Amino acid sequence: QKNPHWLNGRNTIVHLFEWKWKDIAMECEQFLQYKGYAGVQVSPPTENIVVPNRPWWERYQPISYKLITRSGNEEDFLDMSKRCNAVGIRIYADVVFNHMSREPVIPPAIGTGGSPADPANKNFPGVPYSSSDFHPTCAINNYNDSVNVRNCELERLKDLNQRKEYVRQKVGELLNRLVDLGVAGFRIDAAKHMWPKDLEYIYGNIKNLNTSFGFPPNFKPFIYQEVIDLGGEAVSRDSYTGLGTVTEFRYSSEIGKVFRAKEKLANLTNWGTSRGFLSSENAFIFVDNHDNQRGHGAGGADILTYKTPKQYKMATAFMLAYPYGITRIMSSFDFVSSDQGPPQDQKGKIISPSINSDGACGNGWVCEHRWRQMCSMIEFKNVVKDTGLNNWWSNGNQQISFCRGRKGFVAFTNFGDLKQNLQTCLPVGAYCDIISGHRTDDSKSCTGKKIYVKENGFAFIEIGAFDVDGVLAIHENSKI
Ligand code: AAO
Repeated sequence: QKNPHWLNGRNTIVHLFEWKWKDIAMECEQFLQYKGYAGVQVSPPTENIVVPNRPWWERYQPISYKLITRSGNEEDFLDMSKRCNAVGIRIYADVVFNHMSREPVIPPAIGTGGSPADPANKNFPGVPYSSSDFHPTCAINNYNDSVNVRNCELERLKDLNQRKEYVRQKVGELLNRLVDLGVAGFRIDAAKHMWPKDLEYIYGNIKNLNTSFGFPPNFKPFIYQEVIDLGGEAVSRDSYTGLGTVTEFRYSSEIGKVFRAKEKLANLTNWGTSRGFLSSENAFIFVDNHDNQRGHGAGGADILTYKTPKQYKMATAFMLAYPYGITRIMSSFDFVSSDQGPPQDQKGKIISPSINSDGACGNGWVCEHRWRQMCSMIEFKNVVKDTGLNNWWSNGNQQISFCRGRKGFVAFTNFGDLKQNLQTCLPVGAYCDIISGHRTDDSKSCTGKKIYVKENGFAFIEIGAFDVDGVLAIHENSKI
């Protein structure tokens, strides 16, 4: 359950946060398949409570396990799954089964599929769940008490008791139905708030992946568990690594600090497990996620997002260039307030992203996954697959470079002009910098910087302190 089942030559999951299933299917076919992405994380597909003004977080308050949300219905989900898997893009469902909705501010509670519920009395007829399926009401108010964290309510969300056979059965039905619909795995929301042994039981009862979507027989679903653990609390990420991979929030927090220049890039020789992160095969990593890009969850003000594009691109490039972890890229809608939901029309329907002539998105969608620099580094990661990291260089401060085997080279400056003869480890020849531009289709010229690698592998590398991007990357497929 730690294998994301990425097809060969692909890497990285993109979180198409709040996208509709129809739009995701189009994005798989028209973009993701050509850019070397491996999969899409979709927003929770289960029916959620309708909250006035439609804040994004209404989707984390389940009303039933019917697959009806503002993203689409079960038929739309199946169509998306078929079309994305058909072009080699996996689907990972964000599943919320730690809890159900809290009592609405304005009763009655109604779901996105029209199901009624009475959360105040822990009654959810759409599943059905009744009060005996939940823990007694208490609030999570002490992260130093692992029983409080597991058996009480996160943000007053009604806390299901996964120890109960009936709850395990209903959750199992949901997960197996999603496997029938072709998912490759699951993001386990609020895993920290569930007992590992209950999760072990639930995961153990999930079917093998559905071979009619191109999975080999006997493949287990990929599991990545949301466990916020920056240290200092009773519940540790280590309690979950035996069950599947775990979100490494220390990565997100640290990489933000480093690329905000609160630490020297030269210190990045100390990264990965030597910096206290999970082992690479257990670490599900990202620069930002849907919570901490807007001040929810963990990481605070150091988290980098699309709102600081130069630093964000550098951090993403580093994450994708460095051989560590299972990587995910955030794809956001533009927001001002932290509760603001996705772009919607007067009837509360989500507005689809528009795709502009330059490939960027409109209609209020940011589409970080379409930025040239992100796509180039996805390609870089595919080209340097199975190589290690070698020939690390730094100026002892805010300028670094390193090679990936003899297949790729990347350099960063987070302060000052970088003007150095550096070892690129690549064969002699001319290469296009894939960050400032790209190689033309005829492979004869570069739209951005051109790098001349000498016989000895050295090249003159230049990144101006005020260049649009503080990173430069070349690889064997960017040779002209
Ligand atoms: C919303 C409203 C609430 C309302 C509730 C019910 O905001 O005011 O009471 O509805 O009506 C999302 C939103 C929530 C939203 C919820 C339900 O983020 O605001 O509540 O939907 O609509 C904890 C959990 C973690 C969770 C995170 C948000 O451990 O699992 O809170 N993330 C997931 C989803 C998230 C979703 C839910 C769970 C619920 O990704 O989108 O919530 O399904 C500490 C703990 C963390 C804890 C945070 C925040 O973190 O360690 O475990 O996360 O606090 O409570 C430093 C520390 C770090 C600390 C952090 C924040 O960084 O080092 O440890 O500060 O204090």
